[in-house]
Amino acid sequence: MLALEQRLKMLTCPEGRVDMVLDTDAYNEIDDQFAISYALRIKEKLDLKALYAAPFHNSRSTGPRDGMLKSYDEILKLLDLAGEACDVFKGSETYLPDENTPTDSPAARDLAARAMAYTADRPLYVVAIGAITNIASALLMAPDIADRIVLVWLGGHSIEWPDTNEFNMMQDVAAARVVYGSGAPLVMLPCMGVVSALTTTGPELNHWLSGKNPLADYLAQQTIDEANTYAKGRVWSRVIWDVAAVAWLLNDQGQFLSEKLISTPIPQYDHHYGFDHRRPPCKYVYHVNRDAIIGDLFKRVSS
Ligand SMILES: [Ca+2]
Repeated sequence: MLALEQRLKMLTCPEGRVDMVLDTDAYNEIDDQFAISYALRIKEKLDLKALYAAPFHNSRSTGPRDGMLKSYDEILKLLDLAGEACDVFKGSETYLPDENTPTDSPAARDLAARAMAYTADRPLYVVAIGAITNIASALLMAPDIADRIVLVWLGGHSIEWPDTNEFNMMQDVAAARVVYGSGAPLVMLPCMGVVSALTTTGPELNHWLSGKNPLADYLAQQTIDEANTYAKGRVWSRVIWDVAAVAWLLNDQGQFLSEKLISTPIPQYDHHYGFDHRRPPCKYVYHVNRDAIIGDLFKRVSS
């Protein structure tokens, strides 16, 4: 287990350029595409080593396997639109069967092996914006990576919210419990009540992104087309919360997010947090500066 001083250092926004991997259920809704595009366009700070496809099940997939495969294809599509190359790995086809059994996948194997080349002083940043199955599986396969990574996960709701019934967390509570209990330094980005402030609108997307380049055009059009199917002429705004997890790595001046230390909560199967103040501290983001994050995202993706 990491010493407290080392853990606190790892939970501070890093200086200089860092290596990261991004675990994403890219096809489940439009915000993942924004987050991937954002990460690809922060070259001075982020060396994106690999993209992992995460499982998901909602109206855009027939089950976790189909969701993961569609996410894999969507990641490749985005890389093509961005004119970028990166290692891409398929993830788990199922959720964890229990808290002791990893689900095997190329993504979990890659992380379990890749992270061993890092150290507590020079960790690998694991940014996750979907169900946390791939990461939990890697931690079960190779528990020693817990001291070599910093996990930035967008999942669950704020601790004031009445429940943790959030899409990323509710799909695989066992995986969330493995990750939260692994000892790996953890940055929590809660959905409702915190990153839910990261919304954008059609006029804004058209102004800042439409026609700027193929990637920016795709992001704007996908979002607007989707909104037009459900808003049907009514007022709408669209949350693109996943970009907050990438923004945490840019928050060296506190310009994007406000955060504090709390004892790492315990995700419960009844979709609530449990608390035990003997657990190690984690970073808890409690506010996002919406205009600063969306402004930086649009500037980078449109250039
Ligand atoms: Ca996502």
